[in-house]
Amino acid sequence: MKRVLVWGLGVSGRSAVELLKAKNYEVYAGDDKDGTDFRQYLDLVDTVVLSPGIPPHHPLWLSAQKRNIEVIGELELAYRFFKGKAIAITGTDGKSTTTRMTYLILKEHLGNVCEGGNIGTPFSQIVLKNPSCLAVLEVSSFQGKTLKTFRPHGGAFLNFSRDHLDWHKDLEDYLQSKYNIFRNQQKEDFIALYSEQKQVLSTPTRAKKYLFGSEDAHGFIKDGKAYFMDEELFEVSKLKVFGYHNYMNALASAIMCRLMGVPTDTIRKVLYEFSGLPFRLEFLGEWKGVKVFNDSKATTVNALRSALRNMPDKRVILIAGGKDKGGDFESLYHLVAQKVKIAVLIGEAKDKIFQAWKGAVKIEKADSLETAVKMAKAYSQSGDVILFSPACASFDMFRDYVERGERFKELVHSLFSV
Ligand code: UMA
Repeated sequence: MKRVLVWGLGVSGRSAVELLKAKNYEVYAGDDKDGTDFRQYLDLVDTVVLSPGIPPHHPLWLSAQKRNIEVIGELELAYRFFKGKAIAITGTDGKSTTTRMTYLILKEHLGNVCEGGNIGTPFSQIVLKNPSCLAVLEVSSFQGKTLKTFRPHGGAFLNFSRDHLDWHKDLEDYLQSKYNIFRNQQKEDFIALYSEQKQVLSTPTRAKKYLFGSEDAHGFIKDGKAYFMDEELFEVSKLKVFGYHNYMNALASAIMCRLMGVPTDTIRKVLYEFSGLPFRLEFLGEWKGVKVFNDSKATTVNALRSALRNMPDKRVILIAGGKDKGGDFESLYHLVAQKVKIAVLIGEAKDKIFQAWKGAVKIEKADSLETAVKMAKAYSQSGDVILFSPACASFDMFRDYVERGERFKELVHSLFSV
């Protein structure tokens, strides 16, 4: 690797350029958005670094392969300059939450720990600032696909289901890209694998495998308590996050941290304090027996579906709606009937959702988020859950889901704390 073309100038591409320049490489860079033609660079470089969003059918990827130019991703690039140890966390769902839990626990015990990868901070940034840290990385299948020398000391493969088929050529390619993350592990390394899925269990790796999930695995949850190798790790009822998937995330995270030598007391303390990632079924608090959750990141019908599945029957006061992305709201009819006590609808999609759920549940419409929160409060009784899970994009009323989530949080704190 001497002369490098970086393609895609989002956060990871820009960080890759910065890292390569700091290491005195000859760097060329471009982005389809700017209308630049990548072909002008192909005679000049021996390596192409692609942003994770660029799919394998992209003409640059195909042309580089044809000319035997090496194609890697930003994560692989960063790893080539990394001096520390990495923990890699992947799975179709829950990888950001598990990455954050693991990072927080390890940081509490070890100090020099960084968090990055798909969760936000590009690995190249970590390598530029702190190349010898212990890096807890969320690794997506997009990043996995282009890994070559990456060898995580520890890791977890949390679960596997159909996803990202607009990027991967098929489900097998998606799975192989996940496997690729762990391919270079050696017997001194470890991996936590969800025992309930054959694809996850069959992960090819030389690392020591620790299974979690079913009661005959190394780690499992029984009668509300999580265990790993005969040791009690934590009590599920003391976690602030909830739902089976979150208990599995906490268990995987606790197992990895135990294997990294963190005392159980520290693991417990951090897990019991953790209230979830902002805007992802984030627990905002409990007022007079009413729990409030902020799921502003839920911009799809599927995201609302998984939030509802974790809720008690008939106790949910749901605030949903926003800018419709062509969501199939009818598909939630029975789940809404089972879980929701009243739905308060907002935004451009409110009439469409009303039509989809009419007859399943009592429905109110509100002309602003503020009115919706006020209505939700007025309807709530002890034991209820107020869930803000829009199942729609935010752009009709807000800049993005972050602004929407911040606004919801502000409204809850001002209206409920009186
Ligand atoms: N671009 C092209 N051609 C293409 C596609 C993209 O030129 O065919 C350009 C775009 O014009 C844009 C840039 O590439 O300027 C965007 O690059 P990118 O989409 O790879 O995104 P980054 O900003 O570099 O962010 C990436 C991850 N994005 C994706 O995987 C799509 C971020 O994950 C990650 O946080 C970040 O690196 C830091 O590591 C986001 C994500 O959506 C959150 N991930 C997927 C997911 O979680 O489902 C996998």
